[in-house]
Amino acid sequence: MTQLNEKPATKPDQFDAIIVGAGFAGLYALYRLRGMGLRVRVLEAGQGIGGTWFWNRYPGARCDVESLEYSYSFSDELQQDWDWPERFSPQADILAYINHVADRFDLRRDIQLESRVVSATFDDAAQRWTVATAAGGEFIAPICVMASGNLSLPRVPSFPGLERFEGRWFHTALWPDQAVDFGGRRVGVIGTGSSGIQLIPEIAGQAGHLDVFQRTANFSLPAHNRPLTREAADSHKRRYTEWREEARRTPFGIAGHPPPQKYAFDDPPEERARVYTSKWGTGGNISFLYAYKDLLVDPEANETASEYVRQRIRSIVRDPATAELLSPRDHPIGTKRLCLDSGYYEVFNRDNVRLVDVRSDPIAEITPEGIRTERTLYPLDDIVFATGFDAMTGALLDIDVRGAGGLSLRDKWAEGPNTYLGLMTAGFPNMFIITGLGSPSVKANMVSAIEQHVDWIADCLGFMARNGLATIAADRDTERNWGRHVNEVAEATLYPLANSWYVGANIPGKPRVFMPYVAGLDKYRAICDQVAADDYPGFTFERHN
Ligand code: N01
Repeated sequence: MTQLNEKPATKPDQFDAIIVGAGFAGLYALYRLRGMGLRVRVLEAGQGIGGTWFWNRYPGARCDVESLEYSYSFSDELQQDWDWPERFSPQADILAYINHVADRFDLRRDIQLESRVVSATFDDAAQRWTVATAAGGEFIAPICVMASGNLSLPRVPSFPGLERFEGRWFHTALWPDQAVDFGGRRVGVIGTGSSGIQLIPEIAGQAGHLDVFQRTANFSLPAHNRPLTREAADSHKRRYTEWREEARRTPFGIAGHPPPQKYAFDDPPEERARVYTSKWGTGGNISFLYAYKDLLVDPEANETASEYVRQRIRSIVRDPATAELLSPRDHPIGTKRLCLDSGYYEVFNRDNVRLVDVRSDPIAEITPEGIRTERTLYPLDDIVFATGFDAMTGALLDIDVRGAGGLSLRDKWAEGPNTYLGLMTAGFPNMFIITGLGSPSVKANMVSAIEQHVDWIADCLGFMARNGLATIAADRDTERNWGRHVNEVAEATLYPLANSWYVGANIPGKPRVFMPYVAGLDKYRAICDQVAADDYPGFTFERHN
């Protein structure tokens, strides 16, 4: 199996479709489009395939969707043959699975690694895209599929002085492929999102001293990860088809969680506490948020769940002041990604771990010795940035994308991004986005969302081929209406109350738009299916020039 590495192209290579990114989305898009007889080239920036799971190899990195669900459903042989060792897979197991899929379906021959896409330009007359890489390669195809991911542009905040820091520094999403030894060192971790919360217990066990720089406390639940027994896996596999069918009918694309029937105040306080305790003991964020049907729409209902978790934090963390600092007060539970951890709050009982509140005493600069807040210098040997991503739009805007008439995507989205169905953005014919903003994407099982999008795109390309159509583009009015709908659905929930990356709040100056579609993958799938069944209203097709 060969992996094609970037070669300087003497003349542009021509294909039927270019796919940007070789993560879960890019690989499945390649599989489907190649299966339709298309000549496809996948361009991947990394030295290996896997996308998110290639880059985020920090200690403790683990999926928060159960392994048997967070996997492709398109091949029953694949899902029957593959064995997941753990309930929630660590990064290495998922990466091994992705590599297995690439080999099993002979995908590597169409994937070009170390090929970072820097521009994509549509030629109106020729009705095709020219996609260019940093190394100077040029690739031409009528179809361009952006499978570049929602959480793939890591962000290091612009603290002054980082270049003068005399120790080592890391970002969770750009982790070295060799194990990093923190033994005996003074380590600072900035950020307490999903990445930080997974990483911190791992580093605490190694470091001489660990300072955790927290700006905003986050809710986290115990994962209760465990080995997946052969018996449990076999029993799931015997009914895999039904599980997948059930998952397709759920808002999150995940089976095994019957929707709640009750409102939080249907139960008296002691019964509610019993329900939350049972969910806390089960593990899994969907299970917890499915305790009652109004947790994400009614602030008072939500407060009962939020306070339950705060009370758990107080019961775990011995120092009351630290427990209070770790207790989220600024957003309702579930309105930011609800983290899953393995021993996170417990870490703060260790003698070698200190919680630093950088909300009341912000980081002022990085000095050669460490991190200096406005009031204190924290001497450090290593700094780890667990500071997240320019989410959902970052990877797309990192590419200089030019659509019909030379329209720049950066210009179009300067006041805020918009798409129709999260699949296309008006003015960019034949450019499909997999799990783009305006689709359920990060609010669902990503693998389910990816399969649904790729299948829709493949069907759409089949429709175009059968009807002799050269291009498809989203209509501006339809796109505007879709954006309004996405926003209205979000406004009916508590999600907009959080300063989350869902609204771009983590990036200074980023237009504040609620990006995921939170009506649920099941409802969204029905909308997409109807659009296809009605021959794609809201899109305009053109014939070959
Ligand atoms: O990033 P984040 P992440 N000074 O943006 C802090 C997925 N994921 O990489 O909240 C000080 O959530 C920031 O503070 P604040 C998952 O969808 C999944 O952890 O902005 N602090 C925050 O604490 C997740 O949601 C898995 O005040 C600063 C942190 O950095 C998404 O990826 C695992 C700062 C960033 O948290 C992103 O998670 C990992 C500053 N200047 C990730 N700037 C699983 O499947 C930022 N921060 C389990």
